[in-house]
Amino acid sequence: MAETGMLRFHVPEPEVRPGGTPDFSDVTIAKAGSVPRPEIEVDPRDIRDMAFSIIRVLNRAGEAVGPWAGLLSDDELLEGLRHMMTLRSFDARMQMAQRQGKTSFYMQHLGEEAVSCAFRKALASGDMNFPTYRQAGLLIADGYPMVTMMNQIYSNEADPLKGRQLPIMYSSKEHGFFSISGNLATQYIQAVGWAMASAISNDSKIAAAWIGDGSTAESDFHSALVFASTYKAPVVLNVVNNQWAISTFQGIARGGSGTFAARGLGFGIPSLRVDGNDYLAVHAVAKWAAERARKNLGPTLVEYVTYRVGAHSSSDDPSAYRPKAESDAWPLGDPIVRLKNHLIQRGVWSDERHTQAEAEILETVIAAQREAERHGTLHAGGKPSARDMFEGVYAEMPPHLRRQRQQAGV
Ligand SMILES: Cc1ncc(C[n+]2csc(CCOP(=O)(O)OP(=O)(O)O)c2C)c(N)n1
Ligand SMILES: [Mg+2]
Repeated sequence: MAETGMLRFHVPEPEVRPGGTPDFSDVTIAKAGSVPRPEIEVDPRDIRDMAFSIIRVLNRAGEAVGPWAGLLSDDELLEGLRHMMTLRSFDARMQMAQRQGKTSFYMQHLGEEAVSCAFRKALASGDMNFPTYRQAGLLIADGYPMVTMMNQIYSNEADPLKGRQLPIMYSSKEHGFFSISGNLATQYIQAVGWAMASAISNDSKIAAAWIGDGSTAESDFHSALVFASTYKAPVVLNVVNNQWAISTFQGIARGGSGTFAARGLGFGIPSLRVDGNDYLAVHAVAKWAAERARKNLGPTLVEYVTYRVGAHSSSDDPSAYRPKAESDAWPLGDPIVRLKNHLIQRGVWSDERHTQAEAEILETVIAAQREAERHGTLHAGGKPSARDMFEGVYAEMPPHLRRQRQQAGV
């Protein structure tokens, strides 16, 4: 019988805290290949259970199995591996550059490389991502120059955004990467609005919204789902569940809903969960969702189940709130190791070639870094002009800004 009397307030708590033994035994993981692949025209009511399972392609033996397998050629997979390795190498160098005082701030993707790298390959040119700060793989996998990213990280004279953005908040219309807003969840309403505009103007381009587990607690997330579902906007709604929102565990934003994907069910949106550390599964699900958007079947919500192995940012110390070895216990493994093992299993890759590729990629990253540093770093060398901060916001500069610019003498 239900207890009566004194009311109790509930605050979800993570299973383990620093000093404890990591335990993910309560994370239910579907067998690779076991989740069916419905037709894109499927009635959302018939696939509600997919919001509670996990689509996986790569099994423990490194084989690609089940109905979501077989979409990518060996060459495409080798390219995908290279993109993820490049992002990891880039991250390591830039994290180090931050520690050396060459930039003020950095955010890594460690453990989450498959999500953005594989997703980019499911989009077409002209489609628009509304990313957060943890999707630089969208740029790397689309061939955006690393040196341009570094110029921005260093806020140097060649910074394409001229020092007006946070170091890692890139922007490239040509590469379908909308300027990142630090205000989380705004990406969702912007993406849905952009997608609606694309449909209103009878264009063929789709949008992709990005959000983290923690940020789904923002009301913008929910408002965006209302518009996306009512107007069947051509948008893919991505939720990256990396288990943490800085020091807050995912159970706070998830509440009692069961999964983040399940949030979409109340809106009648087809909602899928996918193994975010499985390059093949991420790509296959992204492709399915993108196709639905392109065929006017409306939005799809995709939850990528992954783990943030690194710190939240260069300003964060995760040992204060989670066990040090927690990432080793994460049951879905490492995205690079898993794709590497798959390619070895297919006979198109080897440990030797992998080690050699690592060295080559590091050289390319270092060469880009040298080039960027010739244009300056945070406290050395060339800087954007103070005049630049007055430009590029208004089509016509308002009088008060013109006066300020004159006062600054730039
Ligand atoms: C609207 C808003 N509230 C708070 C913040 C501060 N903030 C920056 S990152 C972050 C955690 C976000 O976690 P999550 O959404 O899970 O994304 P992750 O960093 O794990 O990729 C918070 C609270 C912000 N940038 N914007
Ligand atoms: Mg998170």
